Amino acid sequence: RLPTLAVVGATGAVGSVMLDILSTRENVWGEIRLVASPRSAGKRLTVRGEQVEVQALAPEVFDDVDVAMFDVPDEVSKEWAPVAAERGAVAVDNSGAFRMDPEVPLVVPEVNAEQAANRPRGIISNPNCTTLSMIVALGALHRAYGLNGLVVASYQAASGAGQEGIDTLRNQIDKVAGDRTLGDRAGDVRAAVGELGPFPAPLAMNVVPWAGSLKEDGWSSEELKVRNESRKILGLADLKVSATCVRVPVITTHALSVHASFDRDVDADAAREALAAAPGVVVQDDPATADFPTPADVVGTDPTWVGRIRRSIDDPTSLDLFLCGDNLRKGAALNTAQIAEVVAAEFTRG
Ligand code: 11C
Repeated sequence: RLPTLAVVGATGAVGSVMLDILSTRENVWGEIRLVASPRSAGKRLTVRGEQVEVQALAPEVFDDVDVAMFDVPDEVSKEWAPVAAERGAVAVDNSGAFRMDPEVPLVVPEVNAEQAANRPRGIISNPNCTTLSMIVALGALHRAYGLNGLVVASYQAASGAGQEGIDTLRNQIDKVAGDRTLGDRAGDVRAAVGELGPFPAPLAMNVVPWAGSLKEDGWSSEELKVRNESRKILGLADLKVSATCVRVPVITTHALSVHASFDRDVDADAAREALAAAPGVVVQDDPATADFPTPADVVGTDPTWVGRIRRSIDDPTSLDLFLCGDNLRKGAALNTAQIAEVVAAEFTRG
Protein backbone atom coordinates (compact mmCIF):
# COMPACT_ATOMS: atom_id res chain seq x y z
CA ARG A 1 0.00 0.00 0.00
CA LEU A 2 1.28 3.45 -0.84
CA PRO A 3 1.20 5.79 2.18
CA THR A 4 -1.40 8.54 2.57
CA LEU A 5 -0.11 12.12 2.75
CA ALA A 6 -1.76 15.23 4.19
CA VAL A 7 -0.47 18.66 3.16
CA VAL A 8 -1.45 21.18 5.83
CA GLY A 9 -1.13 24.78 4.62
CA ALA A 10 -1.74 23.77 1.00
CA THR A 11 -2.91 27.25 -0.04
CA GLY A 12 0.10 29.29 1.23
CA ALA A 13 3.23 30.46 -0.64
CA VAL A 14 5.15 27.31 0.33
CA GLY A 15 2.05 25.12 -0.05
CA SER A 16 1.62 25.99 -3.72
CA VAL A 17 5.28 25.18 -4.43
CA MET A 18 4.70 21.92 -2.54
CA LEU A 19 1.84 20.94 -4.87
CA ASP A 20 4.10 21.60 -7.84
CA ILE A 21 6.88 19.48 -6.28
CA LEU A 22 4.47 16.63 -5.47
CA SER A 23 3.30 16.74 -9.08
CA THR A 24 6.78 16.49 -10.57
CA ARG A 25 8.78 14.21 -8.26
CA GLU A 26 8.55 10.43 -8.44
CA ASN A 27 5.15 9.56 -6.98
CA VAL A 28 5.47 7.66 -3.72
CA TRP A 29 2.05 8.56 -2.33
CA GLY A 30 -1.37 6.96 -2.40
CA GLU A 31 -4.05 9.50 -1.42
CA ILE A 32 -2.91 13.12 -1.05
CA ARG A 33 -5.20 15.12 1.23
CA LEU A 34 -5.04 18.94 1.10
CA VAL A 35 -5.75 20.83 4.30
CA ALA A 36 -5.90 24.53 5.16
CA SER A 37 -7.67 26.98 7.45
CA PRO A 38 -11.49 26.93 7.35
CA ARG A 39 -11.30 30.13 5.25
CA SER A 40 -9.77 28.15 2.35
CA ALA A 41 -11.84 24.98 2.75
CA GLY A 42 -13.78 23.99 -0.35
CA LYS A 43 -11.21 25.49 -2.78
CA ARG A 44 -10.05 23.05 -5.45
CA LEU A 45 -6.32 22.81 -6.15
CA THR A 46 -4.43 20.74 -8.69
CA VAL A 47 -1.93 18.13 -7.56
CA ARG A 48 -0.56 15.30 -9.75
CA GLY A 49 -2.86 16.59 -12.50
CA GLU A 50 -6.01 16.05 -10.44
CA GLN A 51 -8.31 18.56 -8.76
CA VAL A 52 -8.46 17.98 -5.00
CA GLU A 53 -10.82 19.80 -2.63
CA VAL A 54 -9.17 21.53 0.32
CA GLN A 55 -10.44 20.33 3.72
CA ALA A 56 -10.63 22.48 6.85
CA LEU A 57 -8.03 21.70 9.52
CA ALA A 58 -9.67 19.41 12.10
CA PRO A 59 -8.50 16.31 14.04
CA GLU A 60 -10.41 13.93 11.70
CA VAL A 61 -8.45 15.01 8.60
CA PHE A 62 -5.51 13.04 10.04
CA ASP A 63 -7.42 9.76 10.30
CA ASP A 64 -5.58 7.08 8.27
CA VAL A 65 -2.88 9.60 7.29
CA ASP A 66 0.68 8.20 7.35
CA VAL A 67 2.63 11.43 6.86
CA ALA A 68 1.36 14.98 7.49
CA MET A 69 3.40 17.91 6.20
CA PHE A 70 2.87 21.27 7.90
CA ASP A 71 3.62 24.55 6.09
CA VAL A 72 1.86 26.85 8.54
CA PRO A 73 2.80 29.49 11.16
CA ASP A 74 4.59 28.35 14.34
CA GLU A 75 1.50 28.59 16.56
CA VAL A 76 -0.60 26.45 14.18
CA SER A 77 2.12 23.77 14.02
CA LYS A 78 2.58 23.88 17.77
CA GLU A 79 -1.09 23.01 18.24
CA TRP A 80 -1.72 20.66 15.30
CA ALA A 81 1.48 18.65 14.61
CA PRO A 82 1.00 16.81 17.95
CA VAL A 83 -2.66 16.16 17.01
CA ALA A 84 -1.53 14.56 13.73
CA ALA A 85 1.10 12.51 15.62
CA GLU A 86 -1.46 11.35 18.21
CA ARG A 87 -3.66 10.11 15.37
CA GLY A 88 -0.78 8.00 14.03
CA ALA A 89 0.72 10.23 11.33
CA VAL A 90 4.38 11.22 11.20
CA ALA A 91 4.35 15.04 11.21
CA VAL A 92 6.98 16.76 9.05
CA ASP A 93 6.93 20.34 10.22
CA ASN A 94 8.34 23.34 8.39
CA SER A 95 7.76 25.83 11.22
CA GLY A 96 10.13 26.91 13.96
CA ALA A 97 7.97 25.32 16.67
CA PHE A 98 9.93 22.11 17.28
CA ARG A 99 13.31 22.56 15.59
CA MET A 100 15.35 22.84 18.78
CA ASP A 101 13.34 20.21 20.72
CA PRO A 102 15.87 17.47 21.61
CA GLU A 103 13.17 14.86 20.93
CA VAL A 104 12.56 16.15 17.41
CA PRO A 105 15.16 15.48 14.68
CA LEU A 106 16.04 18.39 12.38
CA VAL A 107 16.65 16.76 9.03
CA VAL A 108 18.32 17.62 5.73
CA PRO A 109 18.34 14.33 3.82
CA GLU A 110 21.68 14.97 2.06
CA VAL A 111 23.32 15.61 5.46
CA ASN A 112 21.61 13.57 8.21
CA ALA A 113 18.80 11.44 6.68
CA GLU A 114 19.42 8.68 9.23
CA GLN A 115 18.14 10.93 12.05
CA ALA A 116 14.61 10.92 10.59
CA ALA A 117 14.04 7.45 12.10
CA ASN A 118 14.67 8.66 15.66
CA ARG A 119 11.47 10.65 16.34
CA PRO A 120 10.05 9.93 19.80
CA ARG A 121 7.34 12.60 19.43
CA GLY A 122 6.33 11.45 15.96
CA ILE A 123 7.50 14.84 14.63
CA ILE A 124 10.41 15.67 12.30
CA SER A 125 11.39 19.31 11.78
CA ASN A 126 12.43 21.00 8.57
CA PRO A 127 15.05 23.75 9.01
CA ASN A 128 14.65 27.46 8.36
CA CYS A 129 15.04 28.48 4.71
CA THR A 130 18.19 30.51 5.36
CA THR A 131 19.96 27.60 7.06
CA LEU A 132 18.74 25.30 4.28
CA SER A 133 20.08 27.55 1.53
CA MET A 134 23.66 26.82 2.65
CA ILE A 135 23.73 23.67 4.79
CA VAL A 136 23.93 21.00 2.07
CA ALA A 137 27.10 22.59 0.71
CA LEU A 138 28.53 23.18 4.17
CA GLY A 139 27.78 19.55 5.10
CA ALA A 140 29.91 18.44 2.14
CA LEU A 141 32.77 20.75 3.16
CA HIS A 142 32.49 19.59 6.78
CA ARG A 143 32.90 15.97 5.64
CA ALA A 144 36.03 16.99 3.71
CA TYR A 145 37.75 19.34 6.17
CA GLY A 146 36.00 19.40 9.59
CA LEU A 147 34.06 22.65 10.06
CA ASN A 148 34.75 24.75 13.17
CA GLY A 149 33.39 28.22 12.42
CA LEU A 150 31.02 30.20 10.20
CA VAL A 151 30.64 33.91 9.57
CA VAL A 152 27.55 34.40 7.42
CA ALA A 153 25.83 37.35 5.78
CA SER A 154 22.49 36.53 4.17
CA TYR A 155 20.77 38.28 1.27
CA GLN A 156 17.21 37.08 1.81
CA ALA A 157 14.31 37.23 -0.62
CA ALA A 158 10.93 38.81 0.16
CA SER A 159 9.08 35.49 -0.16
CA GLY A 160 10.79 34.33 3.05
CA ALA A 161 8.18 36.55 4.68
CA GLY A 162 5.36 34.68 2.88
CA GLN A 163 2.79 35.91 0.38
CA GLU A 164 2.59 39.23 2.27
CA GLY A 165 6.33 39.71 1.69
CA ILE A 166 5.96 39.01 -2.04
CA ASP A 167 2.95 41.33 -2.39
CA THR A 168 4.66 44.12 -0.45
CA LEU A 169 7.82 44.04 -2.57
CA ARG A 170 5.84 43.89 -5.83
CA ASN A 171 3.66 46.84 -4.74
CA GLN A 172 6.72 48.86 -3.69
CA ILE A 173 8.48 48.13 -7.00
CA ASP A 174 5.35 49.31 -8.87
CA LYS A 175 5.42 52.55 -6.87
CA VAL A 176 9.08 53.42 -7.55
CA ALA A 177 9.38 52.04 -11.09
CA GLY A 178 10.11 54.66 -13.68
CA ASP A 179 10.54 57.50 -11.17
CA ARG A 180 14.02 58.77 -12.04
CA THR A 181 13.92 61.36 -9.22
CA LEU A 182 14.21 58.68 -6.52
CA GLY A 183 17.32 57.35 -4.83
CA ASP A 184 19.59 60.29 -4.09
CA ARG A 185 17.85 61.93 -1.10
CA ALA A 186 17.40 60.32 2.34
CA GLY A 187 13.77 59.39 2.83
CA ASP A 188 12.59 59.81 -0.76
CA VAL A 189 12.22 56.06 -1.34
CA ARG A 190 10.50 55.63 2.04
CA ALA A 191 7.99 58.34 1.11
CA ALA A 192 7.34 56.73 -2.29
CA VAL A 193 6.89 53.03 -1.46
CA GLY A 194 3.74 53.17 0.68
CA GLU A 195 3.05 50.16 2.94
CA LEU A 196 6.10 48.51 4.50
CA GLY A 197 4.21 45.25 5.11
CA PRO A 198 6.29 42.75 7.10
CA PHE A 199 9.56 44.69 6.62
CA PRO A 200 10.85 47.39 9.02
CA ALA A 201 12.08 49.65 6.16
CA PRO A 202 11.43 50.02 2.42
CA LEU A 203 12.59 46.96 0.50
CA ALA A 204 12.39 48.32 -3.07
CA MET A 205 15.63 50.18 -3.94
CA ASN A 206 17.02 49.22 -0.54
CA VAL A 207 18.54 46.51 1.66
CA VAL A 208 17.23 45.88 5.18
CA PRO A 209 19.47 44.33 7.86
CA TRP A 210 16.65 42.52 9.63
CA ALA A 211 14.62 39.31 9.44
CA GLY A 212 12.46 37.77 12.15
CA SER A 213 12.00 39.13 15.68
CA LEU A 214 14.27 40.69 18.31
CA LYS A 215 16.09 38.28 20.61
CA GLU A 216 18.69 38.88 23.34
CA ASP A 217 21.59 41.31 22.90
CA GLY A 218 20.36 42.69 19.58
CA TRP A 219 20.38 39.40 17.63
CA SER A 220 17.43 38.65 15.35
CA SER A 221 15.56 35.34 15.59
CA GLU A 222 16.68 34.55 12.05
CA GLU A 223 20.36 34.97 12.99
CA LEU A 224 19.98 32.68 15.99
CA LYS A 225 18.16 30.10 13.86
CA VAL A 226 21.09 30.01 11.42
CA ARG A 227 23.44 29.41 14.37
CA ASN A 228 21.40 26.91 16.37
CA GLU A 229 20.05 24.91 13.45
CA SER A 230 23.46 24.62 11.74
CA ARG A 231 24.88 23.25 15.00
CA LYS A 232 22.08 20.70 15.37
CA ILE A 233 22.05 19.49 11.75
CA LEU A 234 25.81 19.09 11.54
CA GLY A 235 26.02 17.61 15.05
CA LEU A 236 28.53 20.31 16.07
CA ALA A 237 27.25 21.60 19.41
CA ASP A 238 30.14 24.08 19.79
CA LEU A 239 30.33 25.38 16.22
CA LYS A 240 31.11 29.11 16.26
CA VAL A 241 28.52 30.91 14.15
CA SER A 242 27.98 34.63 13.60
CA ALA A 243 25.23 35.58 11.17
CA THR A 244 23.91 38.91 9.92
CA CYS A 245 20.60 38.43 8.13
CA VAL A 246 19.68 41.00 5.50
CA ARG A 247 16.56 41.29 3.32
CA VAL A 248 17.14 42.32 -0.33
CA PRO A 249 14.69 43.27 -3.09
CA VAL A 250 14.51 39.80 -4.64
CA ILE A 251 11.19 37.93 -4.86
CA THR A 252 12.47 34.37 -4.30
CA THR A 253 15.89 32.75 -3.66
CA HIS A 254 18.07 33.45 -0.70
CA ALA A 255 21.80 34.11 -1.18
CA LEU A 256 24.54 33.91 1.43
CA SER A 257 28.13 35.00 1.70
CA VAL A 258 29.95 32.53 3.97
CA HIS A 259 33.38 32.56 5.60
CA ALA A 260 33.89 28.97 6.75
CA SER A 261 36.79 27.85 8.97
CA PHE A 262 38.02 24.27 9.19
CA ASP A 263 40.27 22.03 11.27
CA ARG A 264 42.65 21.47 8.33
CA ASP A 265 44.23 23.54 5.56
CA VAL A 266 41.90 23.91 2.59
CA ASP A 267 42.42 24.14 -1.12
CA ALA A 268 39.95 25.95 -3.38
CA ASP A 269 40.17 23.46 -6.24
CA ALA A 270 39.77 20.46 -3.94
CA ALA A 271 36.83 22.23 -2.24
CA ARG A 272 35.25 22.80 -5.67
CA GLU A 273 35.62 19.08 -6.42
CA ALA A 274 34.15 18.05 -3.05
CA LEU A 275 31.20 20.37 -3.63
CA ALA A 276 30.68 19.26 -7.24
CA ALA A 277 30.57 15.62 -6.09
CA ALA A 278 28.02 16.31 -3.34
CA PRO A 279 24.38 15.39 -4.03
CA GLY A 280 22.17 18.47 -4.23
CA VAL A 281 25.03 20.92 -4.91
CA VAL A 282 25.99 22.60 -8.18
CA VAL A 283 29.27 24.50 -8.52
CA GLN A 284 29.10 27.52 -10.83
CA ASP A 285 32.42 29.22 -10.39
CA ASP A 286 34.52 30.74 -13.14
CA PRO A 287 35.76 34.16 -12.04
CA ALA A 288 37.48 34.76 -15.39
CA THR A 289 34.12 34.82 -17.15
CA ALA A 290 32.16 36.31 -14.23
CA ASP A 291 30.28 33.02 -13.94
CA PHE A 292 28.66 32.62 -10.52
CA PRO A 293 25.16 31.94 -9.17
CA THR A 294 22.66 34.76 -8.67
CA PRO A 295 19.09 34.55 -7.36
CA ALA A 296 17.61 35.61 -10.71
CA ASP A 297 19.22 32.61 -12.41
CA VAL A 298 18.74 30.10 -9.60
CA VAL A 299 15.06 30.65 -8.74
CA GLY A 300 12.82 27.67 -9.53
CA THR A 301 15.67 25.15 -9.33
CA ASP A 302 16.29 22.49 -6.69
CA PRO A 303 20.03 22.47 -5.86
CA THR A 304 22.20 24.67 -3.70
CA TRP A 305 24.41 26.67 -6.06
CA VAL A 306 27.94 27.65 -5.01
CA GLY A 307 30.42 30.06 -6.55
CA ARG A 308 33.15 32.58 -5.69
CA ILE A 309 35.04 29.80 -3.89
CA ARG A 310 38.30 31.23 -2.56
CA ARG A 311 40.82 30.23 0.07
CA SER A 312 41.01 33.09 2.54
CA ILE A 313 44.09 35.21 1.94
CA ASP A 314 45.04 35.44 5.61
CA ASP A 315 44.01 31.99 6.81
CA PRO A 316 44.83 28.74 4.95
CA THR A 317 42.17 26.90 6.98
CA SER A 318 39.27 29.09 5.75
CA LEU A 319 37.18 29.36 2.62
CA ASP A 320 35.03 32.23 1.39
CA LEU A 321 32.08 31.36 -0.81
CA PHE A 322 28.78 32.64 -2.16
CA LEU A 323 25.69 30.40 -2.20
CA CYS A 324 22.18 30.65 -3.61
CA GLY A 325 19.16 28.43 -2.97
CA ASP A 326 15.48 28.79 -3.81
CA ASN A 327 14.01 29.47 -0.36
CA LEU A 328 10.59 28.09 -1.30
CA ARG A 329 11.97 24.89 -2.86
CA LYS A 330 15.08 23.47 -1.08
CA GLY A 331 14.55 26.14 1.59
CA ALA A 332 11.07 24.85 2.41
CA ALA A 333 8.82 22.64 0.27
CA LEU A 334 11.47 20.46 -1.40
CA ASN A 335 13.31 19.58 1.82
CA THR A 336 9.98 18.84 3.52
CA ALA A 337 9.02 16.59 0.59
CA GLN A 338 12.41 14.85 0.73
CA ILE A 339 12.01 14.17 4.48
CA ALA A 340 8.48 12.86 3.85
CA GLU A 341 9.87 10.55 1.14
CA VAL A 342 12.44 9.18 3.62
CA VAL A 343 9.50 8.32 5.91
CA ALA A 344 7.40 6.98 3.00
CA ALA A 345 10.19 4.53 2.21
CA GLU A 346 9.69 3.00 5.69
CA PHE A 347 6.04 2.30 4.80
CA THR A 348 6.73 0.88 1.38
CA ARG A 349 9.55 -1.29 2.83
CA GLY A 350 6.81 -2.55 5.18
C1 11C B 1 12.67 34.49 6.14
N1 11C B 1 13.76 32.41 6.71
O1 11C B 1 13.32 34.53 5.09
C2 11C B 1 12.62 33.27 6.99
C3 11C B 1 11.28 32.61 6.83
O2 11C B 1 11.76 29.86 10.64
O3 11C B 1 10.81 28.97 8.93
C4 11C B 1 11.15 31.26 7.48
C5 11C B 1 11.01 31.33 8.97
C6 11C B 1 11.20 29.95 9.55
O4 11C B 1 12.02 35.45 6.55
